[in-house]
Amino acid sequence: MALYLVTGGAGFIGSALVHELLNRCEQVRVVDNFFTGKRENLADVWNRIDFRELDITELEPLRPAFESVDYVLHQAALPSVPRSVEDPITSNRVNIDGTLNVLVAARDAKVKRLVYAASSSAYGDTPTLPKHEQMLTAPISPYGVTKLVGELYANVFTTVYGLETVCLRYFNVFGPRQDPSSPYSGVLSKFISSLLDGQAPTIYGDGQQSRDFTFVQDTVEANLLACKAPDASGKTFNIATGERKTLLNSFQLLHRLIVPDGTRIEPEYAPARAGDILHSQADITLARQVLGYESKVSFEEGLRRTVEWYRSQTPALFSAG
Ligand code: UD2
Repeated sequence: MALYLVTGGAGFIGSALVHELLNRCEQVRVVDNFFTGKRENLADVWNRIDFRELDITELEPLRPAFESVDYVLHQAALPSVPRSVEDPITSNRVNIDGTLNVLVAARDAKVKRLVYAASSSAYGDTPTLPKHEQMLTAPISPYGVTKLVGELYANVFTTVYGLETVCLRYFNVFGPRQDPSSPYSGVLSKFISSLLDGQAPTIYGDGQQSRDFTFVQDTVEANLLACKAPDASGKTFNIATGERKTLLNSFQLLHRLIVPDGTRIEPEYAPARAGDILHSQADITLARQVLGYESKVSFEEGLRRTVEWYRSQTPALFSAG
């Protein structure tokens, strides 16, 4: 049994990691400040974890949370491209200063390895698809910059201080516990909650933009593999499915899953958002080779499981299916 520290462990991906670690009988400590994370995400495991309400932007109070830790899964961050366009300073403070604090605390506590939640936004909008890790990075939003700087810091902590780090570039993760309630929420969570309420979701742009939507359980598996894989330290890996779907196609699939026959909900269209990438798709060869990672949940299956979860949570209009 090892001790894992999950930063951002009350968030969408962090809480999925916490649940899986507990399933595997590991010891779990969680750091979260509930800015975007939620107590409800951990309600069923509250008495099985060592929870610390802390903000990663303050180093000294953070240090004790790293004592005796074997592995750090650093998920705490402020997501969202549009949020970072509106307020780049806060995204910078949390994602860059916060990550630097986490790296310093992990280094000083001599943890075995730190896995960093990086982002596909590092690639920017260059036309070549799929994206592979050797490509030049060219972020086009403040958010993309912040997540890339975190990677650079992680790499430097490996070369300069000998702290083992692995960076996982997530590609548009979706699944249960993703919060649909903020204007900054991930697109699939917004589509699902709107359709369940019988409302028209908004599509920014023409809906032809595409993403390598990845079910959260695949991301969780990748983190756990990244903790132990030999030869992974100091490296960056794409974690995705290797396929891409347009927003319109995703909307149609969800419409079929959620809206009863005979009813039709059309999306509303709004101008494309600043800093938005047109197409995103990963080459996952390196993760396969070095981590032994495979994407195990298809897009359609992931959507089914996600819709089922939202239905179980809300008294939605179409909850009976
Ligand atoms: C970026 C990263 C992703 C992750 C995420 C965290 C890329 C390609 N992906 O996701 O890996 O780090 O940031 O926030 O950079 N949209 C709508 N209607 C809505 C909401 C969104 O049409 O109600 C559009 C949005 O304009 C975009 C797409 O859906 O074209 C996906 O948006 P998102 O916010 O779910 O994720 P994205 O791609 O910015």
